[in-house]
Amino acid sequence: MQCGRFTFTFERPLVMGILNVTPDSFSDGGLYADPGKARMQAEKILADGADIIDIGGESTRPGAPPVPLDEELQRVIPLVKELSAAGIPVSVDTYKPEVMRHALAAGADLINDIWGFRMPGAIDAVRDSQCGLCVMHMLGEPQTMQVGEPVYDDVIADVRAFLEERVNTMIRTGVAKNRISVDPGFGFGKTVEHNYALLARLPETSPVVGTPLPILAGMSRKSMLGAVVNRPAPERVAASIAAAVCAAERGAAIIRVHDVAQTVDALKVWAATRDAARRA
Ligand code: 7PM
Repeated sequence: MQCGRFTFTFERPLVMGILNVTPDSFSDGGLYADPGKARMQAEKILADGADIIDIGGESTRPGAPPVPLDEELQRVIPLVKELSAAGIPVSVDTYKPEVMRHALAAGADLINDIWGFRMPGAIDAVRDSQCGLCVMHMLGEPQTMQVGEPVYDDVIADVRAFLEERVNTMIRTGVAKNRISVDPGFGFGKTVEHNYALLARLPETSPVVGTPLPILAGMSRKSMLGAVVNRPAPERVAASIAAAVCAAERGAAIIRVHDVAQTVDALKVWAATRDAARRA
């Protein structure tokens, strides 16, 4: 997969470390809205072994108020410049075309869009670069997606059909398919049952365009884990690691997490087991 300055081959799943620069992120209390603290957290994510750092400037928490564009740019762009200049693979979590353009100019390698590049102008904002793209499935909008029970005809088929439509539209618009990854969007307009069905059948969620596209899985500290272990978000580290290993076993290419050090260790053990199975 082409990701800006980098080419990823996914011999093992890559770990994407989450850096929230929002005032209200649900699992870290927005500790990193302060630029100095954000930088320190970035250092830690990298020292812990992350392969990619994902910077988000607007909380996508269900019911969260939208953040004004200027504020999102002020929080995100200086960090993108600094990390990119240091040679670090930088992802930006945004659905706003204007943020995408600024992020790419600042050196971002990947644009991670929970809206699946559905905002008018989003595809045009990324088309003429070499950045990687993550196309995520979300039912409805962040404000409303968990109001009432989300309903699917067949959650696996519906998510894959959505991703296939988005990917085909992007390819038709001139985006090379080796730049595209897909994501079933755990927790975005899904019941607990839907989320586990998607995890169990993860490979089937990826549209096949010649070859299947790399899958990004983001379950870290989410309520689908809380529903099983009955713990609040900060105490879902072990549950998150189990979910990451399940995703790795099902072929995930990139795993998006808060707890980088623990996930990296767990995936090393998973990879050692996989390698031994290949030798057997
Ligand atoms: C509140 C609820 C705050 C949920 C933040 C979140 C994903 C993502 C997010 C994902 C991709 C979080 C989420 N989740 N991008 N951005 N995939 N590609 O847990 O699952 O960080 S925001």
